[in-house]
Amino acid sequence: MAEARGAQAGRYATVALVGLPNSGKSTLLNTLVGEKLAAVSQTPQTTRGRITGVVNRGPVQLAFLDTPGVHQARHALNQRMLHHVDIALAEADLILWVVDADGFLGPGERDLAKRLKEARQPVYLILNKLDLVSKGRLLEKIAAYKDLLAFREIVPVGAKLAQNLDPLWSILERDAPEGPWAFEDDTFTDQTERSMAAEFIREKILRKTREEVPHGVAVVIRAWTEAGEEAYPEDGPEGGTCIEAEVLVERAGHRKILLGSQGAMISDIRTSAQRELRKLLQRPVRLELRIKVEEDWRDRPDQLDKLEL
Ligand SMILES: Nc1nc2c(ncn2[C@@H]2O[C@H](COP(=O)(O)OP(=O)(O)OP(=O)(O)O)[C@@H](O)[C@H]2O)c(=O)[nH]1
Ligand SMILES: [Mg+2]
Repeated sequence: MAEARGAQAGRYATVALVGLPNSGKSTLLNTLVGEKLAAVSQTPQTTRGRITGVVNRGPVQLAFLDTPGVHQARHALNQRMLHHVDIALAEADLILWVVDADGFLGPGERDLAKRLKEARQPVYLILNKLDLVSKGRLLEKIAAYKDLLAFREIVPVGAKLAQNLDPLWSILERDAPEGPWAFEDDTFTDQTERSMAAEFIREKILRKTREEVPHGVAVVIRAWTEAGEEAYPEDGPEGGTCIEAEVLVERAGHRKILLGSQGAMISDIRTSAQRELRKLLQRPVRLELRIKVEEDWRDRPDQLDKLEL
């Protein structure tokens, strides 16, 4: 990695975003970075891997690590997801524990608190979804959480509407340790266009399907061609990108649900994913989706390896 601007006098922190599923970690990542990097949905366990988003603020570089929500591991896939949390916690200089301020303090939170108590790094309690709670309820929340562990700071934020982020920025800038930046000053993520494309397709599926279907879905990019390349389809959009993706499901029944009546569901997913990819890539995109049944892929290490999960 080349030495980045400000390396001498600069400060740098790896900041882990951890918490229970659905607390808004990925939304916060996207808002802090100002770019959509991570998939967001109402379905718990949306995020499966570690996603880095980099922000430079004056002399300070902050690399945020979004992680999968901490939950009970029922499949081999979930164990791998939780491994990403362990790595992020080990790598982090600062730890943001993101909590849904509208939720309740349950056993999942208590277990995570126990774990974070062991951490050598400072832990910050981020009470997210400010827009959903009254001031009184927020104070109750703070009172309920504050003795769980010795938080360095407690900051209420609204990730979705970018509320109250200034205090958070000030704290992070203040507490980032001195040291060289880890990323070039024009880098904002470690994700490739291909992996973001696969995530955004999966996000559309998560948003449109329910229960077991979304958890058993994986998206693989099978072909990606740019205008001008030999393999580019003749009827592909001018100056654009043609993407073929495979959607893996665990059961024939799930395939049926995903297809919808007369293919209406998959067609809807394809259209909205294509629109999102056009935004991401800033050029015309043609997306094709194929659904493939791969029985129990979530429990098969060979499949998980292939999917790079
Ligand atoms: N009202 C409100 N909703 C929010 C806020 N932040 C996130 N959400 C919503 O909460 C849901 C979960 O958000 P995500 O960012 O996917 O949560 P996550 O913690 O990354 O979830 P996992 O990846 O499953 O662990 C989505 O429906 C978001 O739109 C907020 O500040 N206010
Ligand atoms: Mg997430």
